[in-house]
Amino acid sequence: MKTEQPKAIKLQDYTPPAFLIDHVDLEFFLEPEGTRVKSLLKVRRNPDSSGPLHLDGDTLELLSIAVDGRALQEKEYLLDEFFLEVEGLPDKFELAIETRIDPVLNTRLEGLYLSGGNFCTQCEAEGFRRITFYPDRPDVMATYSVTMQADEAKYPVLLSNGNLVSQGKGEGGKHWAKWHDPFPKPCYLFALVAGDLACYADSYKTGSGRDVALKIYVQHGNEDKCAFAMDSLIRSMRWDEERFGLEYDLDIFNIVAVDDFNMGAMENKSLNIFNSKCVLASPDTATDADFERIEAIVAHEYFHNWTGNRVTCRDWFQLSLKEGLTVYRDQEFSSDMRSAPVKRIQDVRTLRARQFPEDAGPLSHPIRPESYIEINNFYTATVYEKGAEVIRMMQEILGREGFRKGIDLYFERHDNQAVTCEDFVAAMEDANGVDLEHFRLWYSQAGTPDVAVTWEYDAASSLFTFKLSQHTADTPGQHNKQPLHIPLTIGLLGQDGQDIPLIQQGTNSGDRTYSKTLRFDCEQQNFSFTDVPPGAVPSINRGFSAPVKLSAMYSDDELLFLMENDSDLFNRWEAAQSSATRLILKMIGEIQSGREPQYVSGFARALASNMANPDLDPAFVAQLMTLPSISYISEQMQVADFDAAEKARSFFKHAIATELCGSLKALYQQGVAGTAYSPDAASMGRRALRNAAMDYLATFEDDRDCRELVVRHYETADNMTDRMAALALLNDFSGAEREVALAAFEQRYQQDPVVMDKWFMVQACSRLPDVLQRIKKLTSHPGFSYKNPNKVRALVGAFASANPVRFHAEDGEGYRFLADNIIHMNAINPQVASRILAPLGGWRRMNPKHQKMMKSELKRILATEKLSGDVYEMASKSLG
Ligand code: 0A1
Ligand code: ZN
Repeated sequence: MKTEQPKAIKLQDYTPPAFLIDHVDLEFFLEPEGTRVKSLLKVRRNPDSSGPLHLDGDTLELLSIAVDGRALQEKEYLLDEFFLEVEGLPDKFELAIETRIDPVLNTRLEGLYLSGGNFCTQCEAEGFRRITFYPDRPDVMATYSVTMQADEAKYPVLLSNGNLVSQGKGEGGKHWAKWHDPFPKPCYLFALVAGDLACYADSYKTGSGRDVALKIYVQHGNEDKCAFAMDSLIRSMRWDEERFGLEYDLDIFNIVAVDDFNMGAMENKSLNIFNSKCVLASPDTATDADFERIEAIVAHEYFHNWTGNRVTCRDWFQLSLKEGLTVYRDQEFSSDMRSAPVKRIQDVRTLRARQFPEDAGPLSHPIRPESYIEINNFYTATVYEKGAEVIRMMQEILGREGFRKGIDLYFERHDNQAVTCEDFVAAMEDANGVDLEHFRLWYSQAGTPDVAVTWEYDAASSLFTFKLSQHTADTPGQHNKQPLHIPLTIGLLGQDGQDIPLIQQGTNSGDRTYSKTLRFDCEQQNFSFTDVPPGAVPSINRGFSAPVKLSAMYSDDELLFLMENDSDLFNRWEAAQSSATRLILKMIGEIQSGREPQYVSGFARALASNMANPDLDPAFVAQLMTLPSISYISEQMQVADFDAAEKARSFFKHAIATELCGSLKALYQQGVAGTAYSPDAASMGRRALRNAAMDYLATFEDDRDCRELVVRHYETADNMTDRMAALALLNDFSGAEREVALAAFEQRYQQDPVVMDKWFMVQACSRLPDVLQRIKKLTSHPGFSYKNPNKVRALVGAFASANPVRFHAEDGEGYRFLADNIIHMNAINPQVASRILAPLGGWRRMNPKHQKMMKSELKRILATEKLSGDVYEMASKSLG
């Protein structure tokens, strides 16, 4: 904790470390209060740098320090609150350091801490300095040997990175184990676990014949919830061999699930540590969305073994080097496992819900930031999700094969190195003989480009011309943005709804293509196509080839035409979203001016034609039926009005339900046919479609039959997907059904903390007016704890980020509640405190009254004593 204003760290100030470390030997004497850590480092001077030996340290008690066996006197080193420096050292030496730490006091969950009575670690980004004095930076890579000693009865399982070398019994009921990791790694990938855990085991044979033992460690009693994560791991291992030629490199791969964790999961070398909710799944406890998330995260962490671990980041400004690339890889994996268009739609929904607002607000930053106060604040949707979009654009430009060549060269050049985003782009260029100079701007320029498209048709020459222009608005600290190299994939649909072959003017390519990726890299640019019949309708940014905000001159009818005909399913969905957004915005205007909203029926008809199309994947149709969120709609307004947006959206949904009532009921009934639950894509799609139909039918809230339908759906559900779909609807009903269902849910799952998160979250998201009173009461529920990040996110975080109507309540109570909780959490866990703060930064888009209330809460947060760097950075930037 810092009291003075913390200082920013800048990319331009990067200097290589003065000393390198070849090997780390660690010894842990594990005790909840007072763990002793002995570290023996093989150190040598870095010929490319100079200066004293600088070791980071945080909340450590130094017990001793010795160079080549000689203990140093206090005057021989400089010990500050956050570092230890030694001067006048030989070029090569052994450094022995002993420290003492208190895992039981560690509520920040960084470094070594206790979760459910078990020891575990989290070192990314800068947690290792809370374990021992060390150059805590990713460009110092070393091999590790780790010995740990602990009480055998309490901690029968002892794990660290790499291979188990030896183990044995000690005195006084203690036992020990020694692990060795032969791959050099930065300290953020170090991990240790000691506890009483059950093990779910399987194995995998790699393409080249290596047998790998796979183990998932969980709390006793949870073994029956590991099968899906294990299956996901095995499929990831195979997929990475097939798609990228990347094989696993050790004989053992462990996953440990813990209940207390700041993020989703962590890719520590061969010892991944997961938030329980990202591992544990059974049909009765996890929704289809949970299964999909678990599959994606297991894959993500596994894929990091190459993109992140074997080749790591030189410094934390390069975070997107490993995260953007690994998100791209996990997206591709999920896309191959399930429906590609549906996956793309889900990813774009996430990007629009999380990254676009970030890039349009006070926290906007490039995927490679130039400065930070607290690196933990930069595990953002921009670094992750936009980072993945930038990688995807490169693969769009280079083609799949070209991209693969680039990846191969990247590993050939940089295995076992800590490198930069620039090294990645250079490998892509060199492997393909292309120039990506202009494209590189995506790494340094923040903000979402606005792309405007108009078109002209010349009947005499059958020439169709796209007229493109791009503009990126200023973001904090960045003005006068340059045009980007945007790969924009387009198509043309004939009046019969079929794709028209594309013949670009000025190119003499003979191949017939129906989709083409244009290189759009100037402020304004035209692209013409010949032999186009009259009445063609363009399909633009197919597959969301570039992460831009598109405005195109479509008429309402053209949007509906695309919604019914586009062969690019992403763009079919996109047309539905654009059409719905346009209609809802119009209704908002009517509501705001005190008029009755007007309903236009074309949208429902286009929806119905998709619902009746047997060739379409039910999962896709369910996506098409899901209207844009209130938050998304409000972002399209000059001044957000969540109440009006909510009213308009509900009105629209109700009107569609009224018009399509018959087909919705039929769709709902069709889905009833009861087969046993399976988390495969087809079964998920069927459930999604049936639940989407129910969602519309529930808008007849005053109709007894419909209320009963939802209640029955809840009561007869044989899986969590259906149960939660119904509970989410009952949760907004004002009658007794809601209380009955919530009580039954609590009764059934009170022993399962992962499931109880859903119970907290659903209540935090209720539309009912007394929601905040209920949330406040729930903070003293026995299942709630401020020390558990999942609980805080489920109740407080979800209220602020996913219940805009109530969060922005007229009396400002929502803002006050969030600020109170941030201040409270600042002292317990600053990472969690700062991650729930972002909604307060949205004040610029509110009316003056709300602006004032939001800003005054930000000021109150900033006036908190002992404010962490994490919260200081987020609050001060949000205030602007
Ligand atoms: N590297 C992990 C995410 C992660 C980052 C930071 C953490 O603690 C501050 C924990 C996990 C991933 O991308 O999965
Ligand atoms: Zn990651």
